Amino acid sequence: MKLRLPRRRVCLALLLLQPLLALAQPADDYYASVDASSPETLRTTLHEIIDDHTRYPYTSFETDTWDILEEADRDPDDSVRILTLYRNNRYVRRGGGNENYNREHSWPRSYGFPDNDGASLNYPFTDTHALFLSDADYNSARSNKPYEDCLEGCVEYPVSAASGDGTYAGRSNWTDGEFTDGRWEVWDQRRGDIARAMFYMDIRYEGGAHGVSGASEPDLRLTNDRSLIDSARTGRNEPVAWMGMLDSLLAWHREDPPDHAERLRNEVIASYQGNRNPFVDEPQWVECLYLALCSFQINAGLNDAWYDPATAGQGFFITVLPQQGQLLLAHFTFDSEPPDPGARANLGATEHRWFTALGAYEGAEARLAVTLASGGLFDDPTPVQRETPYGHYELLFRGCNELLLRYEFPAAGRSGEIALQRVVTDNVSLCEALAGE
Ligand SMILES: [Ca+2]
Ligand SMILES: [Ca+2]
Repeated sequence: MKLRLPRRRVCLALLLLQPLLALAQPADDYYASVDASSPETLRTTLHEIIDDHTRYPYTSFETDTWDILEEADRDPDDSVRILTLYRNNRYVRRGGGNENYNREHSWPRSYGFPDNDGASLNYPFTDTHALFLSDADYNSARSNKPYEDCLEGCVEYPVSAASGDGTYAGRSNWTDGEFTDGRWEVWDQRRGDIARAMFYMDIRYEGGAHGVSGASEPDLRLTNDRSLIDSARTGRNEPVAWMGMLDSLLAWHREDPPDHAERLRNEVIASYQGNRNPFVDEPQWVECLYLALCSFQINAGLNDAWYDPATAGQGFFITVLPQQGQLLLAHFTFDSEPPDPGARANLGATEHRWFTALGAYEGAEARLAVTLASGGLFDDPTPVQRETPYGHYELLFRGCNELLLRYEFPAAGRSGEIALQRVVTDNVSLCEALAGE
């Protein structure tokens, strides 16, 4: 791994930062029956909880999806306005069909459930967990393109000037292609919302019939295979249908975790439909369902030196603090640019760099705030200089000797992931004993 870092004098001083992660709490006993010990049990038990919701009509003189969405998608700063999904525009609530905004099926209706005639009781078509208010032109441009990162040669659909700068990547939506062969990349602050709506649709719709109305429901599934997505685009309601792209959705879920506005949206929809989006409440279940990372518990048996064998000579020291629920990490690496001629190192070589990081952990995951340590000396009583946060690490343990570390250093323009293992394996058995407790 190469890092572009500021040239600074560094030392081993460990700086403690407040954890940035506030772990979501389940809503009362709503999830009491969940069994998250495997992807299969989690899927089954979650489906049972969110199944058989109350359906509201798509359009009606009674309460309909317009009414629910205009409450769910209200502008947090101005309750008489709504915020649109892709463009992030504010509009005064108009409801019921207007020239500015309409309703976006984030899981396109053409993938499994296009027919919403009155007799069909089409539950996914009217499910407001996956419906969002959208500018009509952006909705039309998105069409039924699968969600996927759009890296080159794509057309920009910026967010409104008040809230974005329209530059790649992140602050704009991007698209290319058409229909199933196309892609639509959601801008950075809503991409996680969309990912979690897709995960919800997969788990909510498992085929069979609605437990109260008896209406038949499709089994909706997520995939990275466009031919599967296209296979159910028949113009009819299908028993099995597909959407994607799963890998981008998993990345977007990590990049844009649930925030206050998304949690409020979940509450509003739950107050009508009677079911919740579990992935807004408990984001860590996504890793269990789609990556089979379910039951591993971070424990003090992980305390050790870790490294990537491909870049031996640099690495990580991990210290788990079980009583604090915190994980402390020191990352020893090198500057990618040669140091100034004549630069003096306080410890080691001038190109050595130490990052330190601290944060909360839960289950198999930890999210750490990173700082570049500098300014302290072992033989000098002067207090170390504190640094502004430098970025984040996400640690995902897949066992007692397998760790995926994702790093993001915005100031240096660097992000990526590294697969790590221990330098020596003596403590693996201790970890396995503690993980089994
Ligand atoms: Ca978001
Ligand atoms: Ca499904």
